[in-house]
Amino acid sequence: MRDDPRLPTSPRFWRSPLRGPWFTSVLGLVLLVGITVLFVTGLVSYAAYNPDLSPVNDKTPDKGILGFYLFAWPTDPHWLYRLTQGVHVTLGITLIPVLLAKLWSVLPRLFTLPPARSVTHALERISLLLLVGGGLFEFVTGVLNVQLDYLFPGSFYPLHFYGAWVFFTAFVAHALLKTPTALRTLRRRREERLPEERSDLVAARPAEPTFSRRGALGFVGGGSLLLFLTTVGQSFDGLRRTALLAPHGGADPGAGPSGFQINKTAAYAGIDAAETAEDAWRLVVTGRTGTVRLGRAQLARLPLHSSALPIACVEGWSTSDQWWRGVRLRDLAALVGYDGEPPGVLVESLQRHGAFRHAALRANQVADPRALLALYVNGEDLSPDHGFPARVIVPAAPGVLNTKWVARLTFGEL
Ligand SMILES: Nc1nc2c(c(=O)[nH]1)N[C@H]1C(S)=C(S)[C@@H](COP(=O)(O)O)O[C@H]1N2
Ligand SMILES: [Mo]
Repeated sequence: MRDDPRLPTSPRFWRSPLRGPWFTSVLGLVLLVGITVLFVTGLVSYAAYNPDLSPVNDKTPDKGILGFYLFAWPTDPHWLYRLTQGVHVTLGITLIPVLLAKLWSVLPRLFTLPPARSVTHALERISLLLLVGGGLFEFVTGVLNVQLDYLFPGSFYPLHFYGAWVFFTAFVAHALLKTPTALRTLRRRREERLPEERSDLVAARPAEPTFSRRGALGFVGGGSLLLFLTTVGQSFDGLRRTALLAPHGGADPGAGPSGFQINKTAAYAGIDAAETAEDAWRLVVTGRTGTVRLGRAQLARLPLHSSALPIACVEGWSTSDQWWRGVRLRDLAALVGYDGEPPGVLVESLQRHGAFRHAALRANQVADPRALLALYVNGEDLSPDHGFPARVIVPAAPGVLNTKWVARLTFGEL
């Protein structure tokens, strides 16, 4: 059965003349760099949520020691999350053709018999299962979350986070084993122009080539380029229309001062115009010295400040800097007894359901003079969809921490 060329377990079944160590090595080295960047930007994205600050931010409460690296997310530079998450999502999408081509290039090995020649061989194949399974899982969950958000209600973060650790562990083992070979393959080819090393990747009974290996690589690169060009616009205002693969649907923000991307609309969040009306809405601020209630007109009479800050969503899209105007979070903290260094704050929305109706901010985020409870954007009242009567906006933070339709701020130990 091993040698029956009609079965994939036979080396003679695989006939593409494109397979070979050079093709696999080039793709492997691209992934070595790319996946490392994805892993780092992914861990950083999780840290940006301040998960160790409060259970309301923590999307993977059972992370245990996997959260060892968490750190206090800074507020500088103000476009930090815009960059890290834009890179994470755009690069992840761009690498899909490379990942698929790499898997295709080593596909015959999936079928080799006997399944294990030795204990080491068995271990190696199990690690490959984690590598391939983990890799596909990460790319699929990532794309699904961006494209069809809330397909996994609430569970995307733990799935993608734990999956990343499984995948990356197998990836590191694989990279340690294979990178030297890959580099050697490329060096041999460049310096000595030797024919390819003998390798089980090369077809034993190759079919007539219709395509060179270089051509195949160009084809993969072209696919990546196409995905890149139809995604990257999600991070740049002028290019947004080119972002054919970025998340769509939802409300059309239209033109004018509020004409920038909307994540969840007021209607979606169940915000009723009656509860945001001037005579109905009160901001409730609680702290060391008690509670104060402020209507929107009272807030507007407090010292107002402007900050130019973007919205940068976990889905990878972001806006350019918008001009927000409102009351500094640290001034609100001062109203309830924190005159010096302000503490963190729990922000709660009028919204009654959904994971994003509340968020906790760190002391450094509250203290930053650019962090506002915004009442206006780009010179006008906030639109209902951007969070009227008031929303939080914090430099460098993921969009999810910029709570809309704020009802309550509770300063203190979280
Ligand atoms: N109350 C509430 N605030 C929220 C959200 C939400 O669903 N509910 N979504 C958050 C997310 S995920 C993002 S990216 C930003 C988007 O803000 P925008 O719609 O004004 O662009 O709002 C954040 N604030
Ligand atoms: Mo978001």
